[in-house]
Amino acid sequence: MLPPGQYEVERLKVLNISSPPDIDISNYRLKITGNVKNVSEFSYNELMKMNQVRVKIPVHCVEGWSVLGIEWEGVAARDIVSVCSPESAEFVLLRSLDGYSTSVPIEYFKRGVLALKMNGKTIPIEHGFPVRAVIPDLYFWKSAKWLYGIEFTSTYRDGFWEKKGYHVTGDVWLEQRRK
Ligand SMILES: Nc1nc2c(c(=O)[nH]1)N[C@H]1C(S)=C(S)[C@@H](COP(=O)(O)O)O[C@H]1N2
Ligand SMILES: [Mo]
Repeated sequence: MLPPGQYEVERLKVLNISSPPDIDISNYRLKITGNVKNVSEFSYNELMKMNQVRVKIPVHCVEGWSVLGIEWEGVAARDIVSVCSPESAEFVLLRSLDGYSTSVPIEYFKRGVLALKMNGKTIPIEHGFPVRAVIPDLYFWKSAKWLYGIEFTSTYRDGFWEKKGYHVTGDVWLEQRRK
């Protein structure tokens, strides 16, 4: 089903604030910080060894195009949340290796996946290798590519597009495009 104001297209458009970062996978770490009992970090291999989920999450870009039926595979965000035990956290600030960031309400984040694969293959570099946060029901700018940091916070902070006027939550079904 298409959310209000969206049209379906076949393929993703690659949209970045700059070019994809260089990735040194042996030194890659996903760092979990902020209001958590257990500050943790995970290497790429550690993430691959965790329980993997496979889910179809449609993509809805705030520009209006949607790609339905993309299959994502990786670690359920809920599993990361239980390992790190956030306390009084309302948002996560996602940070990416290209300098990008975005804020996601924790209730939506918990339904997401830290994707290592897209349509059965390692995520192509232009779509976020090694790890991409994919968050259902939110516009695709909330799905940070090249993810390296998840900070749990009790207060909202702007990420890259939020600073430019895009919505705090960004729910596609409520058409929350701009603040
Ligand atoms: N790290 C990072 N993640 C990002 C972006 C970015 O520039 N850097 N752009 C966002 C925006 S605005 C969109 S529409 C989608 C585009 O994803 P795609 O290139 O895989 O289609 O990625 C989102 N995640
Ligand atoms: Mo976008």
